[in-house]
Amino acid sequence: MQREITRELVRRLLPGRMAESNKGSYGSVLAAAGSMAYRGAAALCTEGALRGGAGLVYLASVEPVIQLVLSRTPECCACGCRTAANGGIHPQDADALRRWFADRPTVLLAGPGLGESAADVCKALLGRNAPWAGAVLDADALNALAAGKYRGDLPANTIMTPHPGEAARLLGLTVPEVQADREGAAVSLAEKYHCVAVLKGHHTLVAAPGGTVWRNETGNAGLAKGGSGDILAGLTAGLLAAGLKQGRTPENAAVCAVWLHGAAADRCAKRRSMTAMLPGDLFEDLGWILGELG
Ligand code: NPW
Ligand code: AMP
Ligand code: MG
Repeated sequence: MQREITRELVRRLLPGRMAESNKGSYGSVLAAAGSMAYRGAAALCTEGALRGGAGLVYLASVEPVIQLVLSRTPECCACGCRTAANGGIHPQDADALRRWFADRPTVLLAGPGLGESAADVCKALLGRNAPWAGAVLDADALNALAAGKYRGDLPANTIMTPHPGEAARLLGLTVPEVQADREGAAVSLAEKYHCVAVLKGHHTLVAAPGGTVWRNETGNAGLAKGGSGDILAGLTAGLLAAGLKQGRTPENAAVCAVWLHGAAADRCAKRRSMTAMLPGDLFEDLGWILGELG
């Protein structure tokens, strides 16, 4: 049975912002994102993580991507990496990052824009005994997982955010098969990978390992544009980092993220139209939606 995500539920589950707090109170995110081919994905997911409330957001990527992101959001901390032949983060630098973050509890956000570098980067960051406090896996990190490019259990507190194409690869199904039984697919992903599974699309579903399935009613076809999912992944990671600090679950973070992302899109469509709105426009609306929630 699917439970609907409501505004009231999100209001209750959102991490609080306490007067007596500092950036350390809201957790850190390391985004391993972007490559020479997909630069914007890194900008969108890191801004998503910042706007989702994380205290600190680091970006690991190749230098041209770091430059782009810092010119848009100087709040982001840079972990500049050498460029591998595939246009992504050099695997030796990914190894070094894993060591550096080993004693700094951090949520890993991996996937947006990694392209061909995803297999090497994920092998380095997500192999056995990975140190992360939690993880959000999206896009090419999911494709690498589906292709068996890295092994070992996913970190505790992992959320995956596949669209139906990625879900089909993870489950060995076709896209029409996933779409014909979206609830079954979401539950299978949560069970197979022992994580919270967010199956995106019209009426995104959130499946928790215990079997609960949440259905999101916000969002519209204005989101059907490249970059929307990268923002959702970042927003989810930001909410997860802040939420874990306050005893919230990954299920809480995923439920809040999909509802807020869709609610921002619905507000955005009213002022910009579904046709002309851009994923990056959502940040303005997200602020208003969060403000109205109090
Ligand atoms: P189709 O075409 O409808 O038959 P891919 P990607 C299917 C980065 N980006 N319902 C679709 O099927 C990402 O982060 C960077 C049904 C097709 O087969 C990744 O790193 C941007 N089917 C990389 O690009 C902006 C659906 O999935 C396949 C579906 C590749 O990611 C763009 C396409 O998916 C992008 O975010 C749905 N709702 N959604 C940037 N500016 O830097 C998708 N499919 O092959 O996994 O490619 O999602 O574009
Ligand atoms: P991605 O394909 O990874 O860029 O993710 C697309 C994002 O936009 C996901 O959050 C989807 O749920 C959302 N989205 C795409 N198309 C629609 C639609 N027709 N209605 C509602 N949400 C959508
Ligand atoms: Mg995507």
